[in-house]
Amino acid sequence: MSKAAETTATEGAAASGELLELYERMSFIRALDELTMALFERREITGTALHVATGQESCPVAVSTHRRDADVMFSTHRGSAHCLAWGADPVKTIAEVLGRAGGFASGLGGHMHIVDPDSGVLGTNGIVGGGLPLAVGAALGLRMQGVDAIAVAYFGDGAANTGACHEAMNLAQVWDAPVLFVCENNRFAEMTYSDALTAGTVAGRARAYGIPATEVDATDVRDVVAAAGELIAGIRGGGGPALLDCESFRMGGHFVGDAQHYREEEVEGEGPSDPIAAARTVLAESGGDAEALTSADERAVSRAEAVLAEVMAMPKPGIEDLERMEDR
Ligand SMILES: Cc1ncc(C[n+]2csc(CCOP(=O)(O)OP(=O)(O)O)c2C)c(N)n1
Repeated sequence: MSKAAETTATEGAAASGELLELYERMSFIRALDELTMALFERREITGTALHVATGQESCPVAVSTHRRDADVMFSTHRGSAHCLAWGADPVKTIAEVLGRAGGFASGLGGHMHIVDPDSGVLGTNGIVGGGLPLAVGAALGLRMQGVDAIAVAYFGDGAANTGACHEAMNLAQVWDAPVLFVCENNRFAEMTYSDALTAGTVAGRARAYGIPATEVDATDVRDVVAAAGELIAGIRGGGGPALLDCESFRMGGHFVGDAQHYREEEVEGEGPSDPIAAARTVLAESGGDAEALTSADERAVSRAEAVLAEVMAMPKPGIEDLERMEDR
């Protein structure tokens, strides 16, 4: 099995709801984020900022269980987890994040410019809200070409306040575009609590355009699998766009190194929390195979370490990589 196929969830997993498999996929993404963060903190990665998705793994892993080959995905500035869950090659993805020559754009784009058309990853994006209109255009294109596929557009609750988000929702509905808008609602836009910036709700905005919307607490990945599955079935059945609002938990700061002086202490049991810890608790308490859980942990970490080792052995991009990118 290819590395891409290993990380891409299948529709079968969605149907059987195999929590252990979902747990391992989330843990692999978490392990890569943690290894990458450690390198960034040691100043071994070039670039100005690094945004990771620790705590938010359930949403992309769950949504991607419904992915079919021709589907396409548009991501955000916090997007390497989206790409990994969708099925982008982990080595090329992390090479791009770490600025190494084996990345999709020879390491010249960085984590906010990950693009891999072969796996349907049509771009992480440094422009907040920027992926939403692109996804609507892609979805319309798919429909006009008679391709039986959907576009998925991730965005944050901060992006929900952009004009681009409203324009995208409006035209998606007018055009019946087969697009799933997925809000990772982590309650923050950079260092500001969203409720200080946001009137109404994200789901309420979609409904105002006639778009069906579901709100789900993303702590339990199985809930997200179910909610996303229902909405995606509607889209594939010709129902037009839909929106999934995932109440998510941003474990860290806005970027790696953010001191988070603005953050109030979270009250345990209130609001969404770490989906990996939650899945681990369910698995450990369900009387299942403890060895299988330990093996899943070990596989996730050792695979992530192998990815990192391969990437760190790569050269940094040179002038020839820049010239090659210009020729493309
Ligand atoms: C158009 C635009 N405006 C502002 C910014 C600066 N900026 C970067 S991330 C961010 C907050 C985004 O919040 P949200 O959409 O909730 O995503 P999250 O960071 O929580 O994942 C802002 C304002 C930007 N990158 N692009």
